Amino acid sequence: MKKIKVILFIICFLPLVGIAQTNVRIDDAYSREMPSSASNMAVYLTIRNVGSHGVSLESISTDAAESAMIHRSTMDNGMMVMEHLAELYIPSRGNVRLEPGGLHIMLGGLKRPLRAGDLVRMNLSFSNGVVLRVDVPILEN
Ligand SMILES: [Cu+2]
Repeated sequence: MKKIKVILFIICFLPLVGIAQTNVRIDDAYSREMPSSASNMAVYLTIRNVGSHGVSLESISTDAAESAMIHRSTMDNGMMVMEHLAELYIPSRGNVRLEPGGLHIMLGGLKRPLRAGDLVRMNLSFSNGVVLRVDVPILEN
């Protein structure tokens, strides 16, 4: 029985880990503590594509919020507006930074207050089938 479990583990996880480590990496993930009345929260990180093909971030899931979407902040007539992107392309051997005032992952409908020191676990799904798990630290505001 134990042997079967070990084999299943290898079958399920090795391909994922192998591809993930060679193609796409996440660096510098963080978010900032918000007032407890806030229901939304922005997450910032850098996605590096070290592979030889372009790849797109297609979806994000987390159990900390009702939704997790890719947003881009832009200035429109002096007003900061946010646009929802269906996906985010990362060129081969390129990287995309999500940072304040620009791209971010928007967590909507937080299920619990997130405090400095907490970690928010997210799964990022890419067009090449890779799913990366990221533990995002919440920093003091
Ligand atoms: Cu947003």
